[in-house]
Amino acid sequence: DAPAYGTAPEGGWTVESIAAELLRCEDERIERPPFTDEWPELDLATGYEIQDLNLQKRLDRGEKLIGVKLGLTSRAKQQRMGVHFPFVAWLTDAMILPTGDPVPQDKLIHPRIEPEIVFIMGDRLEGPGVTNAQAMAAVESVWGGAEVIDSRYKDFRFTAGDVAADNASSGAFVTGPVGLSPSELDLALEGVLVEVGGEIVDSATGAAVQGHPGEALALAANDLASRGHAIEAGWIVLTGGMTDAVFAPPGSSIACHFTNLGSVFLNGG
Ligand code: 0L1
Ligand code: MG
Repeated sequence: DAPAYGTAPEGGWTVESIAAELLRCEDERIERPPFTDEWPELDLATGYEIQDLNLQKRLDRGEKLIGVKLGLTSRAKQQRMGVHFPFVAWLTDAMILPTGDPVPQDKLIHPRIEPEIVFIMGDRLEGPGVTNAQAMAAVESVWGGAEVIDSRYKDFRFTAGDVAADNASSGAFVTGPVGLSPSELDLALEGVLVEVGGEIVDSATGAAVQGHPGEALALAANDLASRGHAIEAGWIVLTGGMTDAVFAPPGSSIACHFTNLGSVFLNGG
């Protein structure tokens, strides 16, 4: 029998019990209904508390914090998920997918893939008040990438509080073959074609991400400042899905072709 999702403890859900349930669902590949079905008070701030508690648990079990990801920075993603503002979540080394490896089906529930512009930070970036120009000045290199998102919620159905708690549907991510200095390309114009099984199914440019991915980076720094954090030198920043995500079941083959940042190939194993 498949393991079952947990029910609310006596007295109702709490930050601690939701955090534990989400990490268990992730580790045991269990999908569940969103907590806000039962506990509508789970708002964005509470979701972030849960996210931070689970970051500490990830660190306690030996994972290393390597950066942040933004979620829902493009209209395509916001419309699909029904959450109409961006948010920030944590990346650990356990989420790195080495180039050429298949989608880790044995670790994920219902993986989907989305193309992203990825930054490696040269300098520390601390909000509040960070602008696009200041954010881009702190970037060492720009990469194409693909995020393999997964959600612990059945059918990816969630509200902002649910998805913030769930580390913004983190799963795994892979970076492409080409790293450029930010001065070498216009990120708003950088295009991506998403290919599934040999057919182009979607496309976007970097402008889809908050008008310019540097805006997303500034947003992350400013948002994290209100949570008591900065973006550290050396960190990786995923700026958010440029297009809607595509399903990646076993047997699938997906490629994200960037204009200047090369192609990222992924297969469903
Ligand atoms: O499940 C989701 O789509 C929420 C995470 C969004 C990830 C992104 O926009 O990059
Ligand atoms: Mg993403």
